[in-house]
Amino acid sequence: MPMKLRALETLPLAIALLTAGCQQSQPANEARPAKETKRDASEYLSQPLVKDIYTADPSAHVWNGKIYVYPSHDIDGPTPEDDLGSHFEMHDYRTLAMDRIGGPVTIGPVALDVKDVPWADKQMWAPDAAYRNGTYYLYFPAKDKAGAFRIGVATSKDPMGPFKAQPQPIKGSYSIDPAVFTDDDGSSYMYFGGIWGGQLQRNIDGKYDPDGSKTDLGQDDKPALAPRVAKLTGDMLEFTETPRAVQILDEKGKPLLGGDHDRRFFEASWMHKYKGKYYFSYSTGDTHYLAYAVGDSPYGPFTYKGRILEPVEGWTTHHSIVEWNGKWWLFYADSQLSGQTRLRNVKVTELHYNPDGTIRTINPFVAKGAKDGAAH
Ligand code: FUB
Repeated sequence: MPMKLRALETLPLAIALLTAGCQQSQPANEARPAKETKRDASEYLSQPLVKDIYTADPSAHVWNGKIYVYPSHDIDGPTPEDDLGSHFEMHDYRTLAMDRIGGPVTIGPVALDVKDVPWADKQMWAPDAAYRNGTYYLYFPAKDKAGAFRIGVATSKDPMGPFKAQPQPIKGSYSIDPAVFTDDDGSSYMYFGGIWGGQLQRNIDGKYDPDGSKTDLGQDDKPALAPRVAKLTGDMLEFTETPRAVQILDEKGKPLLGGDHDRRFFEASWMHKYKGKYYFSYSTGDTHYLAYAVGDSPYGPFTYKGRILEPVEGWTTHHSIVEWNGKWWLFYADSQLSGQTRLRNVKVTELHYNPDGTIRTINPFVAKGAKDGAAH
């Protein structure tokens, strides 16, 4: 979320200034910012799923043989970039749907707007969705009127929405980036949390402290702040328990430390199951990796295994992993269309496992002429 440009991004910025005038077309119905970075489209592993709106944080699900993607709906806004992500001023959600990966993508109408959520004030960040007994559930973080992130839920009989929000956020919820995983026994769990602008560090005891630290910095020798997990009730609307910390351990069984920015949790939880093992994946935030850790229970602990995705263009990185048609797919986002961190576009590429269950690290860029056709 923060604004600091990485070395990786400053070079394209310089190139963009030299090559102004040959920019790509921008999404039609949104603000049209100047593109700050410039790479040829062929240098990206995959292309945006949609170009008519800006989208990010894609949570993909397969229902009735179709692929539904629940992204953040990015918009341009007046707020300057800062380390707390104040520039992510999204106020509604749109659902994407496709019959097959690589096929046409339908952009649904507004699925939920902040004005229709009684408790929420602003910043509709990364959502997820779930299905149970004929009802679709949209889970979303938003700031309440006191400026604290909470997680809400809204329901619909149609996966595209519109969704109707519950009048209150989920009791005991805080921070951002809900991801709901349903295990083979039908139990559903919500993973959530994000540091810095995601406020996890201001909710250490599950109670929001507006004067709490702004970041996790300065705790390099302590265990890193942990994402949270809570089992959901049968009606999918509440937690059955006080959220628990999700432990991410190193290869020696020790918790990853706060100073381990290449591996510690930052935001963007996702859970999937592969060959009986639980794969907890997440963003490392300020180092811009998608990383994963593997365990034997949905509650963890999880042992760090490596990276799923190297840094994309743009500051944030956020994903989901689903199986479709016998293959595994990584949905992610970058800033290819706009060159701006706050205006992102979702993408998909195939994900491959090694025989030992580890995931092959994906590079979101390709050398010119080296594309192997794995992406879409
Ligand atoms: O899109 C707003 C926030 O940025 C998300 O909630 C984070 O995961 C990051 O992508």
